[in-house]
Amino acid sequence: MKETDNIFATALEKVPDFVFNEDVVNVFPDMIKRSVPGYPTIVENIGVIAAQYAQPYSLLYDLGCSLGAVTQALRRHVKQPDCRILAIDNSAPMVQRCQEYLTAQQAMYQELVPTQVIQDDIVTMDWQAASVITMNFTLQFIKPEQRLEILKNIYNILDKKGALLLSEKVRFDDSHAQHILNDLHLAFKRANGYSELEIAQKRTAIENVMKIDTLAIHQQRLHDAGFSKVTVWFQCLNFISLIALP
Ligand code: GEK
Repeated sequence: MKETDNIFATALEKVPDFVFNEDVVNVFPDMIKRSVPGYPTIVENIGVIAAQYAQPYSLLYDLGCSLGAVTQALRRHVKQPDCRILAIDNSAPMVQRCQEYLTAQQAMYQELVPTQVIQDDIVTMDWQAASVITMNFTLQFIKPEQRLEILKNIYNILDKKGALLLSEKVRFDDSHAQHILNDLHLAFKRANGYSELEIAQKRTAIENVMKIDTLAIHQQRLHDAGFSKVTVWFQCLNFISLIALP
């Protein structure tokens, strides 16, 4: 059952660092839709874009899959023969619920791309050759000093005709842009029913675990990892989605 996110609705004496635990899993679909502007559009179109880059007989990774929203879009859109998907997340409750959702999807659709959900850490996991890799709001939860190494690993295993699809919340060096887009994001959250208390406590919970970069930093890091072309295909307020090509 999908529940409403009220995790930060009552005042906490001390706000702990945010973790992807059972409580978050229970409200996650509601939380991400009310917090990330453009999320449903991004998810659906990642499926469409991935279908353009997926190669026959290849692997697709969904890294930081959470409950498998992107995995489900990949499974429906990718039509190349003999593809398979590995959906990876390091949160045990996420992986368990993701598996349940994917089983339910299988009962509703035919000819979905076969998928395995695995609990693993993208910082330390073993990599296999792949044609599409999606990281939908996952890199931002990795320590900044570990991000380049992950992107290098991705570049090294990525098919030359494949793509990395990367979505992130970003900040802006330009103080006017930072101010206006951050304020508009807060307005988006208020419009979706979050109170000032919820917004403030969530910010405290997340500030140590989610360090966001500018678009320029992402572009430079992707180039440093080896990617030759980096294109923004979507932006809504301070949330962007990129296609990175080898
Ligand atoms: C979606 N992509 O619905 N290794 C593996 N997974 C990790 C790691 C790690 N080191 N660190 C964090 N995660 C999804 C949304 S949520 C984004 C992705 C958000 C996982 C973490 O457990 C969580 O499930 C996910 O990355 C980030 O399109 O909540 O804003």
